[in-house]
Amino acid sequence: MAKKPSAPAAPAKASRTSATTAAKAAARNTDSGPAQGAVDGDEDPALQKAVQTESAAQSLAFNATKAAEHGAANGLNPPPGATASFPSRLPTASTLSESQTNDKTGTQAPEGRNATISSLDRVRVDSLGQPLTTNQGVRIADNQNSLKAGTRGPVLLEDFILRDKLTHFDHERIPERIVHARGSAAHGYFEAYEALPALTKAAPFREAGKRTPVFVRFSTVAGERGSKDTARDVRGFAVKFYTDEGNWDLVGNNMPVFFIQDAMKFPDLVHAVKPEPHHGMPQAASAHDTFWDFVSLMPESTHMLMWVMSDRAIPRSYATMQGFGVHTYRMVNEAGESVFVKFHWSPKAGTHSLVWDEAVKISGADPDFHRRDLWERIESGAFPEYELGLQVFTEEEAARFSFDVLDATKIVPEELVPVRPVGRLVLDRNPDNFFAETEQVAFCTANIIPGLDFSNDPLLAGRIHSYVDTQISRLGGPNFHEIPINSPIAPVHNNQRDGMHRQAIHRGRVAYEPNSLGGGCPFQAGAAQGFTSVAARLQAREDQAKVRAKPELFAEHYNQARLFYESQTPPEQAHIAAAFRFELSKVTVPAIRERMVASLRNASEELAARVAEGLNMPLPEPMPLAIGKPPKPEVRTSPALSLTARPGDGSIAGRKVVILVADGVAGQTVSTVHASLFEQGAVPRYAATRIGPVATSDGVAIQADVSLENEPGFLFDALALPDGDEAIDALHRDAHVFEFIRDQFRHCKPILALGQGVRLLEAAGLGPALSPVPAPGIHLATTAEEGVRALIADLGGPRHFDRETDPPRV
Ligand code: HDE
Repeated sequence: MAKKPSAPAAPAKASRTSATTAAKAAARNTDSGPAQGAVDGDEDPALQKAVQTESAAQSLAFNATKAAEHGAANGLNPPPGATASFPSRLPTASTLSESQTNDKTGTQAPEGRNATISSLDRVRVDSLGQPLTTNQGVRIADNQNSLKAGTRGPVLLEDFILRDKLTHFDHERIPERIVHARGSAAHGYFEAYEALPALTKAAPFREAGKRTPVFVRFSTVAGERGSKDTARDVRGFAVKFYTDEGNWDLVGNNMPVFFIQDAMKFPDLVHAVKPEPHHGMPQAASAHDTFWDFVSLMPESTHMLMWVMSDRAIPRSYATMQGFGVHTYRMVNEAGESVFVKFHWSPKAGTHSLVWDEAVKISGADPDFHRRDLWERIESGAFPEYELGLQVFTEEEAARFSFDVLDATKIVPEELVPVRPVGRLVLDRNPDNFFAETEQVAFCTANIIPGLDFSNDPLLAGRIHSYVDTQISRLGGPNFHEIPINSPIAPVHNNQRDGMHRQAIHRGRVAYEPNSLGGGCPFQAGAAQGFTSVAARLQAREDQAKVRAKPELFAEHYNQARLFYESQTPPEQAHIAAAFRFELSKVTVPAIRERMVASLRNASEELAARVAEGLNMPLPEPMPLAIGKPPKPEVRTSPALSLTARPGDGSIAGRKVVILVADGVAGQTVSTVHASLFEQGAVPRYAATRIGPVATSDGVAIQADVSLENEPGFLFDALALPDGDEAIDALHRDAHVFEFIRDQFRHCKPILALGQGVRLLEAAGLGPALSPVPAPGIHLATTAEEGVRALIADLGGPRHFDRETDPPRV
């Protein structure tokens, strides 16, 4: 144990030996020392420091682990580093004067601790009851005026208060992420269902019920930081696990495949999809020439294009989309045995999406649609929840698949390898500050922990490099891991030092390893505790050569594009065809369109024909294949690939319902509907021509908190029309009402008409949808109870695509 350093030595007495005095004098110098080690004379701290340092250096007479650095055995099982112990903390201190304390220095570094880590409480700031200060803590008397030479005179350069404020303001922005710039995030936890010792020793899976804190950021890919949430795009689903063995980042997407197979092509892909460089258009959209030019020349993109043209690319909410790790990873158990694994997140609320017309309209009325939804769900206690599932398979099994598991354009069908649920993710806390947390969080695929490892996926390899690299310019230097949202809760000890914005103040003079002066610390953890890479890999001989080439099976580009399309329900297929039609109609070069349709013919003749018909063009010849004889796929359809495979738990929590009201409304019925929806966790809102009180026919007090102008109907998951003749007449006079009704109908969402409310449906042109019986999802009710029961049963389920027509008739 370390001893407290003693008080400074008393003046030398004549009886002391001159050797001790000389040793003490020598111990006070920083530039040379005596030929022999210091002699232990008395308690003098400088002398004690020299004596104990000498003895530690002697105890590590040579580098005991040097021999073990060599050869394959060490590669598999590195030993822990050698350490020395000290009778006190003196020798490892930076300075003898560390015993002097004050309000700023505090005491010494707590033994063996890095105080820059631990909960975010250490950096939280609350200003309630506090005066305004500069960044130097100087109280500001006047925050309204700059310092001038007279009330009408020039502003003075000496105004350090003004300059403190403006200088900081001038530098408030940091570069946005190159991709995934637009995003929203939340805190929460991951809870393991059971321990998984046979599969992995990774900390989050060590015991049943174990909770690991997480920070999760959802994002779009192409748009800039201020772009709309409801663009047709892939969504990022990035999870940072703050495990007790270090940070693990599972940086995935809401689609299980990717556009490209090799990191070499990522900058090309991103340059193609981003706004075109000459005029900076279009924002947050793939519907333009350069994107389709690129992907139509890259047939390996076809599978991903199916996903991106499907409703997966326009989720209703971050809480209603799946997430995937995309790449094949490895799990490793205590015995060092490893298996391949694919990660799946499945939302408890089910997979639900918008329709395209709705997504386009929402992007104008509320570009923050998903950000608001996530924030409001968490604030109201409707915490988004997802189940983590694993697909586990061995390297030998993978070798027999008709596709290569290192190819990020391929899934492993669930029919081939089932998904095993292993835990749940709950998002239960919003960030306190968007910039400090959501903007500064730095995800990185290189952040993995013991019990996990990478596969040889060449796309993954590029990512392992890129994420750290990008943060260095985005977050201003190599110390971004010390930004509070990025720092782990596991201890951090190493010999990295300096760099821009260093926060940690390291005690001692040792910043290298091996050392004896720091007692060998921090020492290498060794295989038993530290991270080791999986060594065994099945490799064919030719794979040992250094090449720039892809494995043969990467040349098969269409089997799984076909699998995806053929696994969709008819409405989902219709949406995919319509999305291709829309996107390709925006292309200005017909040859690009033709090339894309030629490629689609290899995936699905039926889809290609539909798209060609929609674009009013003849069907081109199919594109030549890159592979001579495509392998036969194991499965032809996979029902799990349809959004309808995960309807969710039927809950209506977080769903938004608009109830139209006007003077004369039957107050009791609408307030019953309102209260029942609220009880179930939905968000009911009264909307009228103007916000404010509404005079009900029965005296029940109602306030409209939404106007027909400020929240258009397409922002809501369902619409309720009230009873009451006078109110119906009043609503009839506001044409917004008809837009509310038509959009709800067109977007296949539930509509409840109470009593006379049906007149508004007829006036909006929905007469044909009401007879002989109302179309699916249209609920006509005479009582509030009956109406709200039907609405609640409907609201948590899928949309009513059976009333959809292309083009829309309403
Ligand atoms: Fe990323 N990606 N990416 N990516 N990515 C970034 O990192 C990159 C890829 C993904 O919420 C960047 O911090 C390369 C696949 C998400 O902060 C950047 C390659 C998948 C996020 C970067 C890929 C992703 C990013 C931009 C090909 C799905 C947002 C800023 C080799 C599995 C994380 C940043 C967040 C962000 C590079 C491919 C998902 C530039 C080079 C495949 C969810 O480093």
